[in-house]
Amino acid sequence: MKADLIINASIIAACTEGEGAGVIENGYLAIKDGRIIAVGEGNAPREMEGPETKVIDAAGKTVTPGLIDAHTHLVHGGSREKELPLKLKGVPYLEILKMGGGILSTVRNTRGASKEELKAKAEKSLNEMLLHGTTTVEAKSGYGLDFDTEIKCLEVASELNASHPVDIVSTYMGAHAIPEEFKGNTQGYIDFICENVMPFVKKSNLAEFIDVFCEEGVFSPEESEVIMQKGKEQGFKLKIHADEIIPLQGAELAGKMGAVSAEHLLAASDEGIAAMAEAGVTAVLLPGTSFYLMLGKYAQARKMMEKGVRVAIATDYNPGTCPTENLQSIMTFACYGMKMTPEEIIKGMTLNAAYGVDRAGEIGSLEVGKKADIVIFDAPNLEYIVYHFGINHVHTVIKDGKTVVENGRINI
Ligand code: IZC
Ligand code: ZN
Repeated sequence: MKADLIINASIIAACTEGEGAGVIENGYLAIKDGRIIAVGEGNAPREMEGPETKVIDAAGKTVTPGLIDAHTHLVHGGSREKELPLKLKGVPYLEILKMGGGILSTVRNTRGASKEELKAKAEKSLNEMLLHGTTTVEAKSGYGLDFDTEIKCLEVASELNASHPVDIVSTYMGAHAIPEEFKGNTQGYIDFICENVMPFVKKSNLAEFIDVFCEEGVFSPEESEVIMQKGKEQGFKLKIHADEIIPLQGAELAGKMGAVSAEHLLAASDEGIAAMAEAGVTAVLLPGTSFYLMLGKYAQARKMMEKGVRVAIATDYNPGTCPTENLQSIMTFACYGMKMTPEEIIKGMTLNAAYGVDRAGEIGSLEVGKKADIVIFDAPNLEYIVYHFGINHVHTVIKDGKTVVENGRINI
């Protein structure tokens, strides 16, 4: 083998830096030792072919970098479909949480599940993600809240990262809700997170990021800042669920604290958007959640892009506000809900998402030297994937140079 080749691709969206998605028509790509060694227009140079070269003919198909889902709550127990009647009656998300439902109901299910059960459920989700084109996923804890269950969930993510082809970037999100045992004692819970759990997570290398749900009735901006500051001091990179429902100047806080990313941002102010642009904070927008919460409102993606904010798009996969592993469905919501173009969307799920998980040096674009994480869609162009919605267009997924999905089926 000199190199493995993808040839005759109708479209290669290389997702390189700069405007647009780096689209190449009628292109080829060469892979060696798990890395991309060439990409371009026309035919692959003959000298790249060797006796064991594997050639994939991508005629009529669209090639993109492996999709990166930069925001998920992967590991959890149970599901929340029983909240549907309440939602249909118009009971708001934060009201359900206040009643002890929402996140807290998933916390009860997660605490009650064994490590094996949690792992089997998360593995099933990872398989779905892979089948739909996701090769890297960020995974937050935050449904255990107590020490043992948070660690159990982070260990599940770490073990799956080692055993499953999808790469997992782990985030400790103890600051997802105030657990029942700390009700009325938010300060006590914050001390517990920062003094008891964070040092152990760091020492055990179980998470690279921390995240905080900065929201009315959850963690105030002042409390969020304390948690982020303590996390930063202990060597964690920062994420924040900011301005999802109520405007609380979460985007401003993300800028001030130098967070890698701020997520949701439906209610972000103009000052917050400017602060993010200034500090280079990636916006991770979650239009599936806007749809699912029936908010009738989406984040202002166009304004953020105009102001120079890097915009990533993710699923928010979780049991309460976006129960899907499928980034292709989210492409459709990003387009029709936030008026993003297919090129902007694919960039948002590749290079910009790589920035959102601080991996842009390794993944997110089809460039020489980057990991050979590649998706081949059975679609003639990017627009078609977004337009023909609700089905899976993935034909082939290559992870670290190895074909792990072939003909729409897992092959690992
Ligand atoms: O379980 O409701 N927003 N966290 C913050 C969520 C949504 C997940 C959930
Ligand atoms: Zn979330």
